[in-house]
Amino acid sequence: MGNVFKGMKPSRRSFLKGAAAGGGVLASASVAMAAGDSAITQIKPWNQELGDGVDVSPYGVPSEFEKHVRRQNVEWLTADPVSSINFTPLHALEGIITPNGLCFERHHSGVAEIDPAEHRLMINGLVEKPLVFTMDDLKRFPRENHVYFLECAANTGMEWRGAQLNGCQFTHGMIHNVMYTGVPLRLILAEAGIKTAGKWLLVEGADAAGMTRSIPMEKALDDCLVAFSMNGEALRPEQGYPLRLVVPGWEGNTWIKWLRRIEVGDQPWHHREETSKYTDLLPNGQARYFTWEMDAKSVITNPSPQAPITHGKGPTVLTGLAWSGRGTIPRVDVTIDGGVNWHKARMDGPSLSKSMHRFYYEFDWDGSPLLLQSRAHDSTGYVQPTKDQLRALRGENSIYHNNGIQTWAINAEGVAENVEIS
Ligand SMILES: Nc1nc2c(c(=O)[nH]1)N[C@H]1C(S)=C(S)[C@@H](COP(=O)(O)O)O[C@H]1N2
Ligand SMILES: [Mo]
Repeated sequence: MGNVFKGMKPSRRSFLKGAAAGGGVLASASVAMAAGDSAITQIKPWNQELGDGVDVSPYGVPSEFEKHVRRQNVEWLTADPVSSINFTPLHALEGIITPNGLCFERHHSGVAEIDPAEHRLMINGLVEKPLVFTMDDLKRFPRENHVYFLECAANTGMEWRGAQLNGCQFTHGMIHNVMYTGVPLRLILAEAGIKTAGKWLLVEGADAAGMTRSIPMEKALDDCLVAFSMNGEALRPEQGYPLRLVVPGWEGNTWIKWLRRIEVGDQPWHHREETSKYTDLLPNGQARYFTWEMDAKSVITNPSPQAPITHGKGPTVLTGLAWSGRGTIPRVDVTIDGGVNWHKARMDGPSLSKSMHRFYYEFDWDGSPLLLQSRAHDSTGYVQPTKDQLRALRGENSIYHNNGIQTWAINAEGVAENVEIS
């Protein structure tokens, strides 16, 4: 029966035989059967009554039994929800795509509610022809579909000095992974015609923050998108409706939402206060600027503090997510004993560049305490560091770019806790 977890499906007959033998996999299922599980023997309301017809919910929502799966704020983190952040419930998700309603939000001045008919994208500065596009104009350009993660540079930022927050939603949930539909930025820039001196873009949002960022021309011409859709439907207001910049692999703050203006210049807008906020302070007091690419990182999403082991010992599915701003994730290593033994995790689902990857490690839990860790390898050969390795490099004054290895301690009851081991 143990082979059930190595890809061989037992027949129903061998399943029952294995269960009856007692020591087998999924023994608890056989116990329930023997005792006459009321979920099987009783008639339920939904067996007897007609359900809602079509159209009761023209835009569908999840089952009411899934209400606990939601974005969450950490109230003490920021002074005001208008300039704040909430977190993606990574522990409650499967696969690699983040559902639109669960994508974490980060706003500096709240959500701009924009009428798309009134929205314009302007291109000015060092261009041959300054242009203003309506949404309809933009939809006449050839478009592309790509799955990319967006990670806030501050993700895991509270963990620099030690284990803080109890749940991967809070330690790692400033990330989402979405399929975008949009126009390659290079096509729009070509339409305006970049002057030879044009080396940088200032991109600006239409929210009250009027948030701006500098993007080097090389990146703009490479893989940036001006996106109007996420996971098949229009962007959500929280994610920049009707238009956002997609900057694959780069820290979230460059992905300007409610995108309204692109100014071509000959140098970065270094002096702007918003830009200087996103720097990494080093032990010597110097700062790292323009650390845009997100380093390879991974986290075990189950089991984890919000998703303890509740089924007792026996077959256990460990799963998690890994990503890199520089390519794909061909390999993730997993340990359940705090690094004494490492195992190659099983990668499953699409392996796309600058996208989340899903990994699994199935094991038989003997009921003793565990120390779970995962370690991502990206397609450039980079290996995710330990938190101590990161601290040796960057000190503890940083907030941004903490991609250190996360540890969850599991006790004999299956309860998980955020810890650090060295
Ligand atoms: N116009 C505008 N764009 C913005 C922001 C903002 O406040 N205003 N926040 C940035 C930051 S810091 C991040 S991490 C991402 C968050 O994107 P999300 O809300 O889709 O998760 O948007 C970026 N783009
Ligand atoms: Mo961010």
